Amino acid sequence: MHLNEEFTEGFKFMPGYFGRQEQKELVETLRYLVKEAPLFTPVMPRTGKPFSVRMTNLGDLGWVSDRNGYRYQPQHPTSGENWPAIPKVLIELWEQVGGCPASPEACLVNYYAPTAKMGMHQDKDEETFDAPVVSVSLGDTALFRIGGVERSDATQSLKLNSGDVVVLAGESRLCYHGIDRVLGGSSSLLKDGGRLNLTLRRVSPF
Ligand code: MD3
Ligand code: FE
Repeated sequence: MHLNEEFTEGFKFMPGYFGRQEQKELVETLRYLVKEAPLFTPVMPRTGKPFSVRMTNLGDLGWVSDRNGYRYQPQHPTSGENWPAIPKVLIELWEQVGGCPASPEACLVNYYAPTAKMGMHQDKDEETFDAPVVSVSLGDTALFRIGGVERSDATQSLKLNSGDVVVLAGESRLCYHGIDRVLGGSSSLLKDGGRLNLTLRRVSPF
C-alpha cells in the first residue's frame, strides 16, 4: 500500500485504529453525551440553507454555523449550556497520534444520515493551523475526497470505514476536502445506520 505517499504532506491514514469493541464503547459514550448536547442542524451563513449533516460538539469550544457566520463558541446554540467534556479515550487518541504539545479544545461531532454529504471546503475558522486535526469515523463507510490547498487542485478519493483514524497535519491541514457520499447499510455499528465523524481540533495558538 502506498496510499499515504500519494497524499499531501502531513496526511496520515490509520485504517482500523479502533477495534469493534472500542468502537462500541465510544458509541455508547457518544450516545450519552449527545443526550446532554443534542445534535443540531447548522445553516449556511447569509442564505440559511440547512446542512445535510447534523452536528454537536464536545470540549471548551465548539464549531457552529448560522446566518451570522461560522465560529467557535463555548455554548450549545440552542440549550445555551457549555459543551460536555471531551472523553478521555479521545484525549488519549490525540496524545498518541497528534504529535501536538497542546490539548485539543474542540471535538466536532458530525452525524451523517445515509443521504447526507459535505461539500469540498477548507477548515480555516481556527486561530492556529499549527495543530493537527484528528478524525475518527464510526458506522457506515464514507467516500472521502481530499485535494490540495487550492480549490482547483486535483483530488483523490478514499473510503473511510468505521474505526479508521485520519491525522491532518502539515500541508494537509489546509487542503480542501469533503464527503461525497455515505454507503448506507455498510456497517451495523449504529443501530439506526448512518455515520458519525469526530474531529479533534485546537482553536487557540499555543
Ligand atoms: C482534511 N469532516 O468536520 S473528516 C469537518 O467526515 C469535516 O465529517 C469530514 O471535514 C467528515 O470539517 C471529514 C476528515 C478531515 C477532517 C478535517 C480536515 C479531513 C480534513 C481538515 C483539513 C484537511
Ligand atoms: Fe472539514
